[in-house]
Amino acid sequence: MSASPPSLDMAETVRNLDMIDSRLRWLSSWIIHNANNIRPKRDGLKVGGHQASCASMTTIMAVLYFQVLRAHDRVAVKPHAGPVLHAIHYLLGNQSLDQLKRFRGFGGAQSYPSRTKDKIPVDFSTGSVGLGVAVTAFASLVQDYLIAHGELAEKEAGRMIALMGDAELDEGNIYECLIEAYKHDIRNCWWIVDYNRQSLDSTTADRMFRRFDDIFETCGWRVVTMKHGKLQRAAFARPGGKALEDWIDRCPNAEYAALTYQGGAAWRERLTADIGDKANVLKLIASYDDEALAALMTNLGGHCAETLIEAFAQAEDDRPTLFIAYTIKGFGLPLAGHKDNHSGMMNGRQIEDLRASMNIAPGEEWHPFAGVGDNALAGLKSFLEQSPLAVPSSPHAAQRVPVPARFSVPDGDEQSTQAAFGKVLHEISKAGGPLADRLVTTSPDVTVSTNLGAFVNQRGLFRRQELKDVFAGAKIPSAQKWTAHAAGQHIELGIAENNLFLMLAALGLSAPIFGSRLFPIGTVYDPFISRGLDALNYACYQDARFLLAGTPSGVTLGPEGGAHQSINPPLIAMGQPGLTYFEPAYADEVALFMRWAFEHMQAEDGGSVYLRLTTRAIAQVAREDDKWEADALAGGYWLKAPSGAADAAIVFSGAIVPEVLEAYDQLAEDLPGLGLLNVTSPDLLHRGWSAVRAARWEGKAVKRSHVEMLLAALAPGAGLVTIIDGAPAALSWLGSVRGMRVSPLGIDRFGQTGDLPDLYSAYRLDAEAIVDAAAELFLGA
Ligand SMILES: Cc1ncc(C[n+]2csc(CCOP(=O)(O)OP(=O)(O)O)c2C)c(N)n1
Ligand SMILES: [Mg+2]
Repeated sequence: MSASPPSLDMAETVRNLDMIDSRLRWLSSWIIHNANNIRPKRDGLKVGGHQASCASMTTIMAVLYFQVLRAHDRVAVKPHAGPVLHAIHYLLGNQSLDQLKRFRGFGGAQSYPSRTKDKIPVDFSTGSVGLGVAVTAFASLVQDYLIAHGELAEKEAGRMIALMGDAELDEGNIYECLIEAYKHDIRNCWWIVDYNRQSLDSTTADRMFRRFDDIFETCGWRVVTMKHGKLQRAAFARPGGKALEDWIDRCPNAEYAALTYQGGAAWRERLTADIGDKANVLKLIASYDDEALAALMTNLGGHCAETLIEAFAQAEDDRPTLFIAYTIKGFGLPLAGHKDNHSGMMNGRQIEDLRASMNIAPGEEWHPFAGVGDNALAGLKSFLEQSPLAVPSSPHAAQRVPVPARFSVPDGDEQSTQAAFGKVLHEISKAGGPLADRLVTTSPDVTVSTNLGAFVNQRGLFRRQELKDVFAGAKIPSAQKWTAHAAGQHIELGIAENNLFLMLAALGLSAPIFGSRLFPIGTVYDPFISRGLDALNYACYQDARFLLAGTPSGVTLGPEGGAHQSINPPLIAMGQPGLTYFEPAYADEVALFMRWAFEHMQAEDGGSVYLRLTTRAIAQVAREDDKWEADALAGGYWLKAPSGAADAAIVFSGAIVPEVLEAYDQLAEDLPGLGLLNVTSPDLLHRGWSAVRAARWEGKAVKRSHVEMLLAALAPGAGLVTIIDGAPAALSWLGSVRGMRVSPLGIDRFGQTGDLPDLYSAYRLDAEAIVDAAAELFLGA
């Protein structure tokens, strides 16, 4: 579908696109110039922005947004081309002048497109290079999932498009994603490379020429290269043109960039020296004046609207396609081609020259259509109005999915939190209903070992094309039934934890992007969360909603040894905005937190949830009532309440509870009123505490935070022994809440293999360590 009215011929379309292209080039430059040189500065810091990176892709974005995009397409924009996206929406009337003037300022247009903070439609946030590219492949998988599950009509399928810098092709996450995408046979995904062959530091390696084609084609992608613009192709067809074409093809990236920067006379000198020995070549070169020669030599495919239109038209089917659009970084600006242009900026004189060259009158810099002649203006405006983007399409708001008031607690006197997690999920699945139908589990090759097996057996693996379970077919006994079909609800991933988080990001954006809510649940070995950390942060940054189970965790994973035992995830999780961390001790806590997670994942001001779990089965607690639940959901509850303004408490998180209870029994006699505090979420306690303090500073009337209320049960000078199978800093801060002394126990060096008695003794997680720490703290031993 084309945005232009049928009456427009190619020449007229290209004329309009060229006008938009130069409008975008100017506005993106000016937005950055204003932020750096005109807007008053208070802190002396450089504001920044990337004029050259924008200019590199204004033609690509003009063609894509005003000629190619359809209503259901979604785009991840190269982070440092953010100003171009803002300029596009400014032309369309969706972006305000105020936002543009405040680019990179507080409350203004963000430096890199942000789903949550920008006021224009942003489909995917970008910023950490590579991730915004790969997420589109996972989004196309989510789209297929929704189509297969009857949530989206095939005719509503859009293309998931990434506009990417060529240096993003260096990011490993691209290749992990390519492999996974191939396995899942993704469709409707386009990656458009702004192939300016410059990164931040330098020009990119010539040796990579053609390698990208090979890699992508191997993974089933169509590769469309737009190397030369129309001017160049016309020149190649003239006598001497073949020699010119060969010369361009052989020219190293760095030299091409340097000549671009130097301009027409330098091109002439160099071409004459290299290929001017042939009379027809000399004549060809001589037929261009310096300015025309520079224009010819920089007329690469990515700067030629007609070439781009033709190239995009080659990919009308749903096959994933890589477009390699050759470009010049800083095209049309005096920065063009300079190797230091990534953060380079035009100075006052240069921007003035650019303004004058674009026929923009002084004072008209912000005018959306400045420099467009009166004759062209009406045509351009009607061209813009035809764009499907002129009416921003937002999918219908996803419906709230009811969550049962309680999840039943798995039976068993002795249970592990990991097994309980698997059982609760299985129970939800067996019960059926809207929540169960919207669950999607995913795991990087640890489905079975993280207890998702029962759920997968029941709900099946997701595949667009049915895949029989060969083992079941051959009647080979196995606990796992791995039939894959279109109705399946588990997306199996290879071992690439980064992909897990990108998958969760895409699934977790299903409601805002596709208008259909999913409840993604990802499982990963707790230590390997670090493997996908930036993608986890990326998912949270754009407010994707998911439930993450990190399991097993800690040195409690004894025989697996130090490489599998996790130490720092509690601190990672406490420091991660958008992710609420719970570390349950008992199975009933698991059921409680999972229920809360499904509410939180769909709340307006909600977020994602991380459960840190373990395979250690422990004796379950007998509850007298359910009063503990509200406190547990707020981050902690007294498992044994202190009495008589006690001046001692043991504070713990997670499956370390048997050692804690043993120590409690030993200490209770000497420490009357000793309390036992189960911190179910160090994260919530800390957040609540600092939020209340911040509110006090702002003079707002506030209640005490949950942790202040809990600790108020102790005498003011009380001492705390804190213990967690993880970094002790996750709990040691509790002493600051009311000025209490703390003796923190936990893991602060690498673990090793061993059974629990040996490991807990060596790492001071046993009852003896707790008693020793208490004696030192309370009894002055
Ligand atoms: C993960 C990550 N590492 C580093 C950066 C800093 N950085 C921003 S852009 C860039 C180079 C981009 O080059 P390219 O993708 O070719 O874009 P161009 O500006 O040339 O269009 C770098 C290293 C970043 N944003 N993200
Ligand atoms: Mg580049």
